[in-house]
Amino acid sequence: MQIITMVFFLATTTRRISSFSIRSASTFLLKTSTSAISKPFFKKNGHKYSRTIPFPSSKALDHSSRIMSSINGAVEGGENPFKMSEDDRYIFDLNGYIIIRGVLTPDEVTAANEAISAHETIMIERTDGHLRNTVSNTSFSGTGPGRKDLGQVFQWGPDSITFKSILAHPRLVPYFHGILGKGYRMDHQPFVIASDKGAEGFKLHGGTIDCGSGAYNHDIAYSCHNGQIRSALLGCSLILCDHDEGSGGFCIVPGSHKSNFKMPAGMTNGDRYQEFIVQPQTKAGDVVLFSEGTVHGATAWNRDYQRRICLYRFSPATQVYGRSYFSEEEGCAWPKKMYDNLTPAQMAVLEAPYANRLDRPEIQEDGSIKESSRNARKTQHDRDLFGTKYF
Ligand SMILES: O=C(O)CCC(=O)C(=O)O
Repeated sequence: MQIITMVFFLATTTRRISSFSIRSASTFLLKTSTSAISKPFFKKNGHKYSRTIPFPSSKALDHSSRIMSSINGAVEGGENPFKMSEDDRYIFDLNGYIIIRGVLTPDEVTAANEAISAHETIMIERTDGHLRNTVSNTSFSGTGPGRKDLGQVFQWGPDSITFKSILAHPRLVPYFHGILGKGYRMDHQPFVIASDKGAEGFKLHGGTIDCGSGAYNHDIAYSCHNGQIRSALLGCSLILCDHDEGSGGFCIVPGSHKSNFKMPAGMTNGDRYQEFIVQPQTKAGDVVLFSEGTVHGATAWNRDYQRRICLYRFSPATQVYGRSYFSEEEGCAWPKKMYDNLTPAQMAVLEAPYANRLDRPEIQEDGSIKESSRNARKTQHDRDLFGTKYF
């Protein structure tokens, strides 16, 4: 069973690569040690987790990640396929966003859409004026319907598995590490955005320099120092339907993460300087990673099919914006159901904000988890001093 799961994983990771047959993948996997998956589940903090399915070896992924990166428009040149390539780093730093093509397979896209359809009766349309995301009669406001939001996507049991795969997806981990650093964490609860024909988009918002006020936004800021990119808050948009030219949907002002000035009047509504606002063309299964420090929003949706994306936000280990993690009802954690069916790597991404050196689990190149281990004497000192394991 585990072998079959791994073959499926490898086959889906390499779906666009005709030369890499599933047969050779299974031969490779049969030869691979399965010690890391000898027990399918384990328990921690009262929750049951599925054991990690280790990433294929770097050798096996090398071929696929090179081809995937060239599909993305950037050629993978690095030695290590788990590291964000220099080309991708350049593109992200230049524009403030990057598109990773074909992260989910068509079957996974179907599974995600079926899960959404099964819960669509509890979507909440933003009809109330206070919940509207655009100013009426502007370029982004559409013809009337509000945007529909669907929350709790990690609380649907088996229907959540595809959504949870994004947390530590082998195609995305190099980008998360490159943009957020090791020990990156999920900051907001993910939710689905659904827009019917004519639904309003979202006026431009965000920006390292806030596009509306011109103030410095340290809690979502983009920075790059000494060759190291950091985005305090990273948007991760899982695309679940095709967005073609002029369809509407997510839009962004490339380069605005490094802008120094407030946006000119009328631009946040999309009424002026439209030539600087880009609506990326994406296919179902792609992922758009964008710094919240890059000014972005959404144009009104104008296709006959429903627009669907799932929006996640991630942060570096020590950075925090949202506060649902600290929910008192849940005993200072995410809602309990979110922990179902998680691999250790996915679980690590749900950790609280704290520094890596305080025994934070970090995702390794093979998909396993390693905790940096704090000196036992120092831990004992903290206990003596504060009566708690950590300061
Ligand atoms: O609809 C989109 O893709 C953008 C949504 C967005 O930026 C938001 O909800 O903050």
